[in-house]
Amino acid sequence: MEKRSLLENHTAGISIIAFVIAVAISMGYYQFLYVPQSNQKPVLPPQVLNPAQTIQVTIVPGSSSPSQTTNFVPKAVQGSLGLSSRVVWTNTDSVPHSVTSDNNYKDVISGSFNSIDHGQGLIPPQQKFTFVFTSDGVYAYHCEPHPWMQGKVTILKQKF
Ligand SMILES: [Cu+2]
Repeated sequence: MEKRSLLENHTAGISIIAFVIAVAISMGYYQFLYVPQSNQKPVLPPQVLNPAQTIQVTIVPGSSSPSQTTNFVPKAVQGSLGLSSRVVWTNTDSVPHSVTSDNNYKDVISGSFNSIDHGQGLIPPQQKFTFVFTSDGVYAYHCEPHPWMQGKVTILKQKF
């Protein structure tokens, strides 16, 4: 009887050790291989990361009024990737606004195309929001508190 339980204990002990080793290996894999690889950002040309030119968009006074037709001015802008793919929105209105992607677009480098996700909440009066687009495309956006405020950024493809 005693002998048998000793054998059972022994088997249980080996199972526990095997389990601990398996957990350690999978944690090591996750921490040192999986996470660093999935966090790796693509290598992009320097001009894509830091384009020479900036496109300016103004959020004009009175933008929070649904009856006012002008809010993001100009409403649609176009830039070239790696040349003029940085956009700066300046809020010249007296109330806060946002620049929020219509489809939750996330840029691989610049992150969420939503001014709310970049630390300051809504863009306060007289403040700016800057976003660098690192891939070509059409990016529709709106203002979160005033969804009738709508704009569009088109970034054209460039060869490098
Ligand atoms: Cu607004």
